[in-house]
Amino acid sequence: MKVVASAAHLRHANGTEVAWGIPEGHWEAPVRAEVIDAALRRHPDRFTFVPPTDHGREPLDNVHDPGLVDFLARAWRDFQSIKKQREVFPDTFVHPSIREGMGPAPLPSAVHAQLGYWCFETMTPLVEGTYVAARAAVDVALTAADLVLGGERSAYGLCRPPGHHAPRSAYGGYCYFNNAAVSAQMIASTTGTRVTVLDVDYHHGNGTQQIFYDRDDVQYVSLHGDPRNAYPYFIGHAEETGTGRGLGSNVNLPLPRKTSDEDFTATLVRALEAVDAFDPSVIVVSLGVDTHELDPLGDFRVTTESYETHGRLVAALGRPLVILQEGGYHVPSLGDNVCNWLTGASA
Ligand code: SP5
Ligand code: ZN
Repeated sequence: MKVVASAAHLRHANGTEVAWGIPEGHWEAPVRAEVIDAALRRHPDRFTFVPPTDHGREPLDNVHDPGLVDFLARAWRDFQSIKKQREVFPDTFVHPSIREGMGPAPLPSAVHAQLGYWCFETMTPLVEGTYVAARAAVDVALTAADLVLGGERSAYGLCRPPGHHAPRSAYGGYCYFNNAAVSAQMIASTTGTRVTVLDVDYHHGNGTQQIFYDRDDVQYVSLHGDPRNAYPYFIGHAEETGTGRGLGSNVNLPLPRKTSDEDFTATLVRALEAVDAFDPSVIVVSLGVDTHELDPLGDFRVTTESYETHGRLVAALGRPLVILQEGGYHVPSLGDNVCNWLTGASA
């Protein structure tokens, strides 16, 4: 399998996230991509590394509000003229209730005020190199998609930062640009065929769901921790099935705490039935391994061994796979978990 990876992820040298009001070391750390890279390089018989190619801004603007892209391109630098700070966070968010009955808020002009317009939570800092790294992650995803459109059965994009929490007009959840959505949109628009995004990260991919919610040509299918207790809390319920033409092409399969290997695999089989019925030409997999039993952010009990089964089951649909990295935070098992999934998908 071809693996697309870029050292540019190191530019996203984030150090801090604010969870429950407390600054702590960031879980979505550079070491994550380094251990995945190292694990795959141990199997040169299975994996061939290729660099990403520059795809420019257009594919990004086809999915995201150009205002978000412009903001992320300059926000960190602009903020430095207010206060020199290595990491930049919002303090005030555009919560819909503060203007209830008054229409949407206008965009403020000051960068410190704009932060809470474009960002939806406190765990996703901007550092000097965040934009460069996030753009490179999009290029990694698009290059993996190019490989599959060029005839590869599957390709893996080692995206960092991840993407599935970013909706059209906001960033958050460690995500700045939605790598999977940009990739799926590019495939759908260049081929004129149906595409599925299958999201197996522990967290619901709220961004991807939002971007394609009214679309009948891009299906979103997700297994995730039930939003009644799991981040992102306000979206990801089974009742959310799409809107308008998109009705029926959004499939959420929320799962309880302590979900076992057996229950996860059985639910994956159900998800794959929905994918097969949609009949996509390509499946974009949002591959998060924060479902692992030792993951510090998840509460499922999926084992390292079972990821190979997951990969095999998804590949057994016989459709081309663009596999893109999302979450997974247990560094000691992360490399093996991803390697096993990809190995299963190659079998
Ligand atoms: C791509 C991805 O996997 N993003 C995950 C974002 C989830 N952020 C974690 C939220 C959970 C906060 N829990 C508070 C823990 C306090 N130590
Ligand atoms: Zn996750």
